[in-house]
Amino acid sequence: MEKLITLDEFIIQSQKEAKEATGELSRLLRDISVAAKIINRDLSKAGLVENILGETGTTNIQGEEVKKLDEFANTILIKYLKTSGECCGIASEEEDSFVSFHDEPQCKNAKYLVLFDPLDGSSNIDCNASVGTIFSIYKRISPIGTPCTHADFLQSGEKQVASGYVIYGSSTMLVYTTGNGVNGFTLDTAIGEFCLSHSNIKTPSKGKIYSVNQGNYHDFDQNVQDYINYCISSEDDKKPLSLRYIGSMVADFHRNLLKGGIFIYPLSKKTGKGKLRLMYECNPMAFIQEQAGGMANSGEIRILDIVPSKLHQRVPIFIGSKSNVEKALSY
Ligand code: AHM
Ligand code: MG
Repeated sequence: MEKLITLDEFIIQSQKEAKEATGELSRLLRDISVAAKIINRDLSKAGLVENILGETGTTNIQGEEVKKLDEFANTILIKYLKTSGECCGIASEEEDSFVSFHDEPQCKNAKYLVLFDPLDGSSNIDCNASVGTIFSIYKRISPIGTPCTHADFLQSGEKQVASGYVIYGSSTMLVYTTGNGVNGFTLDTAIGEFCLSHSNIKTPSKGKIYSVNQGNYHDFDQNVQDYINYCISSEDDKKPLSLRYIGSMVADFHRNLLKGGIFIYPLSKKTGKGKLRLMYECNPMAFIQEQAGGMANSGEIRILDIVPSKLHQRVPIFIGSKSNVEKALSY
């Protein structure tokens, strides 16, 4: 039997190979993975424990209903990032603004900040479909030792030092990049460790899947409608693509990353905006997608080149295999 490589071992090994590494980023990634294990533990018994499913009765800054498990995952991540001392502040889809950890003595000299969507696709929880956690790590630009600022959190995706996601699915996986390829780790629940299962993930250059909430078809611009019509057309002996849509970005993204294809969440004619958040969903996924050989674009600009104006900014996104995204952009 081959020896298992745990996430911790892999992180330490990668740290040794990176000349300037100090171990801080490694410890930060480790803290996130521990928080993910706790979230996983509670999600997996969500149907059994009373008073854990359903809504909290409040809405977040974006006007969306907050689920009890959204709040739980948010609290766990903040707790672990705060106590570790490697993070000077966080921004979360579930918080109104960023949270500085400057008052915590152990965080005073931290140079990293973490942005996250604690539980993405949470409308799927009550029916036991896959959900996920998405995270994005930046170096602060304000001086170390001072409270972090709004500008620290509004850096373009190009500046990410690491990003990743955890998918709580038929098995739980953590996938991440530090800009040196993408690796995936499956949680072995018997030993409580994430173990390397998908090394150096490369997405197919072309795939047969398209993922979109097609119920919104009439709310899309004509060019997006034309692209969807292309996806389903069988003209000139072309085979229609297969529509696969869970409604949980992490799960839709993960499947397409491994199998090839495209995920789109376009602009809505009603709101003039996309739905997905640049800082918590689009940037981290775009970093991973590009590192795996794919592409991510808003329809006008590479996602990672967008200069953010707001923490909770929403953008349209076309993300996936190179050939599929190029085809979509040609419309
Ligand atoms: P959430 O972060 O509040 O869970 O919302 C984001 C989710 C994504 O996971 C998913 O891709 C999208 O919303 C689905 O939206 P829709 O129901 O409009 O298709
Ligand atoms: Mg989300």
